[in-house]
Amino acid sequence: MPNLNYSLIPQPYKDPASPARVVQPSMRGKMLSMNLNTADSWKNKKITVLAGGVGAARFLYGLQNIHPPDLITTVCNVGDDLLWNGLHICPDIDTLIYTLAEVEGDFGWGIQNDSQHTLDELEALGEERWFQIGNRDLATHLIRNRVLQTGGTLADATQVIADARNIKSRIIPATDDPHPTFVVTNEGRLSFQQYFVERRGEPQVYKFEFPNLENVRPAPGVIDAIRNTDYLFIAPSNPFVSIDPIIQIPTVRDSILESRALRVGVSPIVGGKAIKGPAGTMLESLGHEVSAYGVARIYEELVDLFIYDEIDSNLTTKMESLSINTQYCDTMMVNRKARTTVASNIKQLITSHINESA
Ligand code: FO1
Repeated sequence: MPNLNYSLIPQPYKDPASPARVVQPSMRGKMLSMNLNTADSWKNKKITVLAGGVGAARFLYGLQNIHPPDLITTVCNVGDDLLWNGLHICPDIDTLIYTLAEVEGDFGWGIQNDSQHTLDELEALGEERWFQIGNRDLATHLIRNRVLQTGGTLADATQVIADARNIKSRIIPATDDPHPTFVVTNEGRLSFQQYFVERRGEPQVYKFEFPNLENVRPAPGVIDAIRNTDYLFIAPSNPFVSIDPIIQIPTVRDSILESRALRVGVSPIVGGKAIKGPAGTMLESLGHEVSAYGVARIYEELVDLFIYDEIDSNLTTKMESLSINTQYCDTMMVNRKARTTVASNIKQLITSHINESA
């Protein structure tokens, strides 16, 4: 398994829970300074999205259909990156790019109609095949590796791959530095992909570790994209292994708290279950309520508005006990058309929120 983790990171382990967190006073009410006309509240506005993989990609796809892509920047998690046979794989970045390019695989990751000849051959040569890299997908990793090996950064490589797929919005990795997420479980300390793919998310989760955190810097453009935007979304992604690895990067949390944007969180939990992935079991293992309310509580300090699915309208009373505005609508992105509908629903809720704050 030596190819499949970040064992090369030289830095010593550091408990991510130990550094004191500086919590800035909330900047609620700052929306009053925005243009409150309904149409103008979106025209020419900049949008930044903090994103994980599949849920974020679908959300972004819809957003791009209702807002000019050149005004949208996505800051993407890299905590689940891995080295696979020497190639740097970025599952969340690739999922965003493939989804926007409409070539994503049936499960939301990888490329549709891919083949597995390389995996077959590797297996015949005695290698493991639990992490499945398809042959078409491999082309992306070869390009990324070439850029990295010729002196480019991860952000450079991302730009090259996104341009090649004609992606019009900007996608930047949260950091160019190695920033792996480890999962401490009843089976020991596992890299994210060992936990999620090899062990199918079955081990009981005790905590997450970001062992290289003190050496991680935001990629160029990340802080500016968070501070100087009109709308800052936390996409419907896993709060622990997609969003937290971004927020924990030094200076990122403060830049969110100080941002001039209206900050909007979208729930990845609908009807008490994660739409995709292990967010539900993680919430439970870590003692949070497995509901949109449980997620809203986690984001309470970071967002002004939290949006959840209409199926959870029974949570309204609890939601109203929070210090943030919460609203519900249909957030189910069941097909490509629905992604656009969901983006429109969310846009409408935000516009109402702005008008009500006036
Ligand atoms: N997920 C799986 O469940 N099994 C796989 O074999 C697998 C391979 C894979 C290859 C490339 C890629 O970009 C993503 C891949 N994923 C796979 C998805 C990935 O592990 C997770 O969905 C994300 O890391 C979580 O956001």
